[in-house]
Amino acid sequence: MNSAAEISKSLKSLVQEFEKALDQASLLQEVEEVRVAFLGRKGRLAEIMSSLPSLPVEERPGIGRLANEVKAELNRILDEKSRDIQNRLRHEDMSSFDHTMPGRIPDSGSFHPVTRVINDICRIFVGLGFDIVTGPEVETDFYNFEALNLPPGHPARDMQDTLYISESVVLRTHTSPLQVRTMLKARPPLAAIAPGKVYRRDSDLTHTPMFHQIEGFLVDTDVSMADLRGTLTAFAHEIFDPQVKVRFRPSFFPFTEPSAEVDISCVMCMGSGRSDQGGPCRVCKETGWVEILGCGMIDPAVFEKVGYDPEKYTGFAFGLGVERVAMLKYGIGDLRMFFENDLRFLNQFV
Ligand code: 2NM
Repeated sequence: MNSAAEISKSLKSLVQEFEKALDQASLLQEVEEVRVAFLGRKGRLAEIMSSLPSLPVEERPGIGRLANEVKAELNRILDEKSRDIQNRLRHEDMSSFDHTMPGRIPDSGSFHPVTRVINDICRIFVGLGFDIVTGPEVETDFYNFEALNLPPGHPARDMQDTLYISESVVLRTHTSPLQVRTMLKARPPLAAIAPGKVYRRDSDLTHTPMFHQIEGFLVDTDVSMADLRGTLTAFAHEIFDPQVKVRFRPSFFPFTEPSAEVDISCVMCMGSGRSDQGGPCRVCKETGWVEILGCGMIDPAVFEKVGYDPEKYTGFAFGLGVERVAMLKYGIGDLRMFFENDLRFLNQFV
């Protein structure tokens, strides 16, 4: 049986023993071992205190207070020691730190060529006073077909081309629904372009089920085919080169009348039809021309659908495939390049 005096003495000498034991420790793990040996549940302090209940009741509070003081002191010493070791380890790390070593240069991102062409085209048309409009990729039959003078049974609505969500809901096959939405929401004068993803049931070397389109339109009183020609010629000169030749060929679209397709002199062979080696140019197939877009004067039937008076208003519209323009602009020969996301390809567009 221990007396209060003996317990008190053990508690006081515990501090010295603790300091001595810690002096031996040079690793954080050794510090932890000392802590467990002294402050742990079965450690030295707990062992000394286990004789507390055998003391007379009146002596217990004094010893209890001393025990708490000793415990606090041990913890303070322990913290100090841990901090010393951590500082030492950090210093050792620093002494092997080579401040002359060059930094790692992070990979920088770049715009996908399709995004670049979309941005370029939008910038050109915004410069000409056009707004940019966007909208849903899932459309109803009305916006995608009906309002665009594509009545039920029209070949372009064929199951061959359209991806159906339900009988009257489709993935948009072009961005023209946005011109319809814009015409219904606002009144002329209107000029806007609509960039976005479009979907078709088509997949081979030169077709992907999803591609990007930009369509544009302008409606006002007295808009003529001359306005169409001037606008699209300026666009072709801006996006490709002021030197390219531009020609308009008669064509057909259900939503425009008259309709035309726009060709530019081949950007690969400069219109010669011959490759650098003297063989046939693969880009224009020896014709010297490449098609870049379709266009026309908006059909009065479309104006009727959106409640515009076709006697009062005229307008032009056009549409182009972004991947196609990007292939011509950057000399990309394979459509699949756009969808593989190979960094060796993408890093060339910084
Ligand atoms: C094209 C070609 C010709 C076109 C027409 C319209 C609308 F809604 F105003 F009638 N939007 N887009 C259009 C006209 C699209 O893409 C080759």
